[in-house]
Amino acid sequence: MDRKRIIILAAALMTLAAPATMFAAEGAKTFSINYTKSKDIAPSSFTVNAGEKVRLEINPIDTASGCMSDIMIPGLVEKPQPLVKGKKVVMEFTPQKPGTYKITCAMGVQRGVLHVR
Ligand SMILES: [Cu+2]
Repeated sequence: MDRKRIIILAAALMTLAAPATMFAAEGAKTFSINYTKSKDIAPSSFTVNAGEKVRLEINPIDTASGCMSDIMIPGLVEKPQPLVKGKKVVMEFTPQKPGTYKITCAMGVQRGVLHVR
């Protein structure tokens, strides 16, 4: 394929993908997060309001291994989610109680923080 065809194809794919993404994120405060082995999750600090629907979309650029293989938010997202390269992780929740929630691995090692005010 030549360069021009690739650009046209990419534009067509983006047009198809956009409405689905917008629909899914509707009504939720959405954060897009990258995971890499070198930096873990970035960004890693978030502030939201109690009673507001939150959506964290994590894009694993690498596959996490060992202790940090999974991600969870004790008190909000209790089920550990595996970080596998190319497999987007979506966490949706509505925090009810203000406070500071740790974003952790499945064993509780902190990798980020979510402030609910
Ligand atoms: Cu761990």
